[in-house]
Amino acid sequence: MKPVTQPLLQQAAAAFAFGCPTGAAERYGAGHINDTFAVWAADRSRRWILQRINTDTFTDPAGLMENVCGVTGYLRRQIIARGGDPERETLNVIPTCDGKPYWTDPDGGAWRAYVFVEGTVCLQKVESEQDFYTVAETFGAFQNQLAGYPAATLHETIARFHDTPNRYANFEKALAADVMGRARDVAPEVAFIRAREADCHVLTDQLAAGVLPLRVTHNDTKLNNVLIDQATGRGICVIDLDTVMPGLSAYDFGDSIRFGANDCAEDEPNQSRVHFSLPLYQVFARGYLKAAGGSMDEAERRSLPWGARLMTLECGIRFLTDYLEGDHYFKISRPAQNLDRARTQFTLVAGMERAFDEMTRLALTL
Ligand code: ADP
Ligand code: GN1
Ligand code: MG
Repeated sequence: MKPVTQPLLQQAAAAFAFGCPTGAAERYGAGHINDTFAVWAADRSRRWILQRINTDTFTDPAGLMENVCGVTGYLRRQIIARGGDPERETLNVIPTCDGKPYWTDPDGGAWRAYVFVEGTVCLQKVESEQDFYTVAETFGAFQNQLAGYPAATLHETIARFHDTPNRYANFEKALAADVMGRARDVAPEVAFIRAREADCHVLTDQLAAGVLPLRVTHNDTKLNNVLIDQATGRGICVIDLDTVMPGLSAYDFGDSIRFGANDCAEDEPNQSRVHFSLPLYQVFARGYLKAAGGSMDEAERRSLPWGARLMTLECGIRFLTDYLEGDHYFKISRPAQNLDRARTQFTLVAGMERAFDEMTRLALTL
């Protein structure tokens, strides 16, 4: 993808029906995939989110935006029915000046705009148990709200996104190709992954056998994909809907645990500082199960701690694969950042394996 220049940003801003002239635009947020900006009204009375979709990752922006418009419209109707605030409790897509859900720039880049949800915080790290609990409730409620969504109408925006065995196969290919000559530096990480090849199949096998139900899930449930209301401390808006697709509840539960049930950054370079936190796991499990546990049978509950292990292992595999391939997928701001990210994931996996019996007990009893 080409770098975003100020003239391109201004041209993109002018393409949307904001209803007034726009002024300054600046980079915003800490996502790994899209290019996100806040664009201000010329009089600085309000701002919007303007995003260039990463079309290397999301190759069908039309299908993706059909999903986003469908899901946000569906949520909007539910929010209005329960007397909530549809401008703050879901993303709202702002159409282009000619009424389209996204704008294509002269180089083929795809841009979209959202209402900026003001008065919220977006956490990069768990700061309190209360915050993690509210994030859990918010993702659990999100899954419930989409339970009746017509899943067959959703486009698969990234094929085989949480197909862990396929992620494993791609890792072996990257390792064999070793285009950057980095394989020799990662022998312990390679051994760690290979020792867990059989684990990669646990959830996909249960899905194939019909043991676990396919649901409409978010699939990227990091802490920073929930906006928390500054005034009330409640999670109000689930964002980053690019990967809403049919999936397992274990994916959503697991990815939140991966990112949130520890007190370190995802790219912490010092592994001795990284610890999986069983107390934070318990906090999250309580909030998630309160919101979404009502419809889960024993097999699905048992799948949740597996989701934590496998989403963490899978993410580590993806970070290491990207490191081996030359950091073309996850944005980096320093060398070896993807290697640090991978190592952090593996340290967390090892911690989860030690705590697994207790994690399962909690998932069955909370
Ligand atoms: P990525 O896919 O790159 O993670 P996101 O859609 O998650 O992109 O957006 C990146 C960041 O921008 C978020 O973590 C959040 O801080 C901010 N953000 C996105 N949408 C909104 C919104 N509607 N209102 C306020 N902040 C937002
Ligand atoms: C990416 O888009 P963002 O930053 O919320 C990635 C997730 C990873 C995550 C790791 C579309 O999430 O799958 O778990 O980074 N999203 C995509 O931090 O690949
Ligand atoms: Mg995000």
